[in-house]
This record gives sequence, structure tokens and C-alpha cells, in this order.
Amino acid sequence: MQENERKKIVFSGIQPTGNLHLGNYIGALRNFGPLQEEYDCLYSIVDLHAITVRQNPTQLRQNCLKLMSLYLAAGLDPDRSLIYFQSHVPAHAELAWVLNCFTYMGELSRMTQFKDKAQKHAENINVGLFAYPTLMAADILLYQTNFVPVGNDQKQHIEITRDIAERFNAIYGDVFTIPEPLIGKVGARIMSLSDPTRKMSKSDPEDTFIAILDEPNVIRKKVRRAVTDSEALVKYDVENKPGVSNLMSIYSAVTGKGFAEIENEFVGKGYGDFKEAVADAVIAELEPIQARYRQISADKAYLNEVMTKGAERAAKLAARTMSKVRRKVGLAATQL
Ligand code: ATP
Ligand code: LTN
Repeated sequence: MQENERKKIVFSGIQPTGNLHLGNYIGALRNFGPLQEEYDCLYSIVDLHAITVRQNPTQLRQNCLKLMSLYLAAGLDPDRSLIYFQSHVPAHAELAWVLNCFTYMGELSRMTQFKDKAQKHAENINVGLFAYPTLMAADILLYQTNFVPVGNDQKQHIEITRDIAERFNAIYGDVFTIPEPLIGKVGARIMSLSDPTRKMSKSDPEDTFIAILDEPNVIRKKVRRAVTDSEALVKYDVENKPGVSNLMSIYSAVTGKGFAEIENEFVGKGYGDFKEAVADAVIAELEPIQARYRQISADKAYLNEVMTKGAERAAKLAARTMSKVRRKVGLAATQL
């Protein structure tokens, strides 16, 4: 790359909605740090998205700080990446409104995350939940993002972001960069420990997922209890052996071993040995992050500084895109 060539932009966000789990870590968070080497990265704590389902205010505030501490513990460097709360940069909500006017009800009705969440929260199917994808599109498009590292479940949201951006660009010229998803080959969809046909999710009961901050003995207990089958054969076969395949994906993601290598490693051994190895590997992966988390989360002054600086720098970048959007759609400037 030439020295004066601008680095490409990476943007991602995670909702501060509860305990981050191994799926969030393998599918998203652990991929964030390495991208800092090559790209200009923005990593947001998407609190406005979180309130699309009812939150306890005190807990939400705590979860935001917890998530920022986890970002830092997982290796995000505030000198290289912008780490900030979505709600601290009002341009997110502002662009989301404009994009709402370029998005069709039919498109939003087809979003599987909306359908899932509407089912889970039948008493509160609010407009924000429906318009969730246009806010996510605004997050991404505000920064002229090239790449969005996410788990497999977010693919549809990136696709609608591209559609909205292309529609807008077709009318007004090249305003937005068209983003691409970055989805890992292994572990982009970690499944629930108790029902390996469903994705691991933070809104499900505690014993269905491994939280990043679970104590080693809790992790071991949860892995031991994970649903498998009665064949006693470690083999990657998602159709017929979803539980074992899920544990293999986890093991592969944290050790770097391929599926064939893992199958060989456990020839003639039972699930007991296999599960112990999975638990050991997960604990070894998470322990250093947990230790850093304990240190960082206790340092409120540092967290404040990261949060404030991140928001200031993000707001400046966002303002550039926002002023272009205003001009293009015909919103008058404040000075005539
Ligand atoms: P909720 O259950 O509250 O909807 P979630 O567990 O789906 O939450 P999000 O905050 O929506 O978590 O997701 C954060 C990131 O983690 C996203 O990039 C998402 O794609 C990824 N992710 C979520 N669940 C998994 C999973 N089971 N496997 C791999 N990646 C996942
Ligand atoms: N919708 C995502 C969280 C999210 C996001 C984003 C991810 C909000 N805005 C922008 C990547 C880029 C989720 O539910 N996991």
C-alpha cells in the first residue's frame, strides 16, 4: 500500500444488552482487534439499538461500561480505534431518520431478526424495533465504511444497508461507500449449548451459553452439560450431529485446529475427553481477557477518557457525511 493511500474503514457494533457470550466473542469481538493493523476502525457500543427492547435504565448504563471494558480487554486500542457510545453521536439518529425515508416497509418486514424479536417481545413490537436496520445502516454509512465484521446472523442487515445506500446513491450521486460484510469461516454462528439447532443468544437462559466472563469452573460445567448425541464419535456433521459439530466449531475457533485434525485427535475417545479438551481450550482463551477486564473495568477515569475522546472524534467524521447528505436531499444550511 502506498504511504499516502487512505486506509479502508471498518465499523462494527455490539448491543449492550446483557452478558456477552462465546458466540459474540468468536463471531465478532475477537475479530475486531486484528483488523486494527490494517484498517481505520470504529467500534461502537450501540445503546440506541438496545432500547428497541425494554431495558432497566441502571442496568443499561452498567452494561454499556461493561461492554466498553470488554472491548478494551479483548485488545481494542483506543489510540488506533474509535471506541464510543452510539448515543453520544447524534448524527446516528439523524441519518437514520433520513434513511427511513428511503427504506420500504416491505423490506423491513422481511428481516428475520425483526420477526424473531417481534415473536420474543409480542407485547412491545415498537417502531424502533421495526426500523432497527435503518439505524444500523446509518451507523455503517455515516463513516464511509468498507468492511463490517459481524456474525452470520447480521448478513441480512448488511445486505439491506447496501440496498439503501445504492438506492440513495442512484438518486444523489456517490454519497455513500457500499460496505461489505466480513464474516469468519469458522464460528460465525455458534449454537446454543442446550439446543444446537438454535443460535447462542444473550437473551436466552444463562445455561444455554458460555459468557465471556464466566468463571473457569462454570465454563467446565456448562461444556460438560452441552447436548450431544449417543454415538460417542467426534465427527463434524451438522445435520446429524449438531451438538458435537458445534463443540468442534468452538474448539476449532479457539485452537486453530481444522475439523479433520480434531476428528483424528479424538479417535477412540469418548465425549468426556473431548468435552474436557473443549473446556480447557475455552478457559485458556478467555482467562487473559477476564484478567484484563477486571483491571480495566475498575479504572473509571480511563473509561471516561476513552468514551469522551471516541465520541468527539467520531462526531467529527460523522459530520462530514451528514453535511453532504443534508445538501444532497435539499435541507437548507443554517447560513443562507
Ligand atoms: P440478542 O440475543 O440480545 O439479540 P445477540 O447474542 O444476538 O443478542 P448481538 O449484540 O446482537 O448479540 O450481536 C453482537 C455480535 O455478535 C454480532 O456481530 C453478531 O453477529 C454476533 N453474534 C451474535 N450471536 C452469535 C452467535 N451465536 N454466533 C456467532 N456470532 C454471533
Ligand atoms: N445489529 C447488530 C448490532 C449492530 C451493528 C451495527 C453491527 C448495530 N449497528 C453496525 C455492525 C455494524 C446486532 O444485532 N448484532
